[in-house]
Amino acid sequence: MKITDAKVMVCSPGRNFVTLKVYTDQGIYGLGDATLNGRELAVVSYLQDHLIPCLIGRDPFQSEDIWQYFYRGAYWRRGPVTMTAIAAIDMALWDIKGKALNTPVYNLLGGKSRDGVLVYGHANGRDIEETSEEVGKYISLGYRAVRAQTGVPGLQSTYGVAKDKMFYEPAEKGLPPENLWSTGKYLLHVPKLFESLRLKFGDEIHLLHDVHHRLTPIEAARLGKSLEPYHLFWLEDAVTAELQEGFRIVRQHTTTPLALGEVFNSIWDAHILITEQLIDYIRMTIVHSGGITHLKKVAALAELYHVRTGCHGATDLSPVSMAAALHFDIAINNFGIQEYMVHTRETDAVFPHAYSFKEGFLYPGDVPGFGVDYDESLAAKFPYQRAYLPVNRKEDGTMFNW
Ligand code: GCO
Ligand code: MG
Repeated sequence: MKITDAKVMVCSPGRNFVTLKVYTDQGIYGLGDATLNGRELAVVSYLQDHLIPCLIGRDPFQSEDIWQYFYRGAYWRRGPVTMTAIAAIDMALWDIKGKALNTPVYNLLGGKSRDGVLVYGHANGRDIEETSEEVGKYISLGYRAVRAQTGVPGLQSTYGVAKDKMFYEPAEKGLPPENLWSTGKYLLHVPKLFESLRLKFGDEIHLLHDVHHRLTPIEAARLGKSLEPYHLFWLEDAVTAELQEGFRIVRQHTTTPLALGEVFNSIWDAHILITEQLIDYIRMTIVHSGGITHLKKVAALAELYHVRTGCHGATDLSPVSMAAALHFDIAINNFGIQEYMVHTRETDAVFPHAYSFKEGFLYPGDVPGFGVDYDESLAAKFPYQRAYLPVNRKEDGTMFNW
């Protein structure tokens, strides 16, 4: 089999998505997600101008060699743009292989290791009461795990508090909006949220929380300790992720499980965290970490060190990514949990898919490949619109982490 052509398509059914379609001489095509939130067109150019010309004529079954060609063969390795572009190609190749062999991709990865994929949803509100109501809604929808975020008194807007509830979408059209941050106010408030959630909903529901890179290691240690009585499933992105060694400090002080890595793009971002057992869940995901070919190696390393997976699954990852993650999640042994934020109806219509939600679990479906398609004529009705994630400043105006 030979690759005859590849095309990059951009659409915006509520938010921007970049999709790669790879064609073969046997009439089979494969899809890959290439969406990098707020930097979409950089990946479009990387694929169109640099990778696709080298892809034409290759055998799509040689996904390992093609991966190494684009990673090892390039002088410039790693980085989110490079690894998202490589991931899109890799996904499309696995999709083609599944279709050509008439089997779901999970069968090429070792087959099903479990019946369904445990997922968590996002509950958020302006205050504890509103967040608590949202958690209740997720529980009544059948979710067994819920991430809870709340507004902080004294801060007008903060991370994780959505306007649209079920369709939480942080990227906005126009130039980046600015949020305000106070570590002091945040650290006082968050334990109150989880105390109230445990009182209301009991011990069984899994609760998660995302700090979004806002703390120093010692501040994260304090937060982790203060949350111990509420036994979180995980505390996510407590500290910016560039300094892996910083997590030694957090780890020495708290037994709250730690999750990290949605912004990582290669195993070299996580090797210290994994081999020193400084985290419990690795959040790397197929679209931003070099595809299935790379993520299966990350998961294999993590398995040796008791680290489980918890793939990023926000709305800026298209249904192609979500499907690829589900085929991966259901096959590997050290799966932990999958993030699941529902897409808008328009997005689901552009990307018809075989996966489905039932009672807290997602099921990838049994369609050959990943079981996702792309409705090109519908997509054309939603042209690209420049959008950015917000930026974040401290109360005195100092630029801070988003
Ligand atoms: C998460 C993430 C998202 C990100 C978004 C940025 O845990 O789902 O932190 O909320 O902000 O994916 O692209
Ligand atoms: Mg996150």
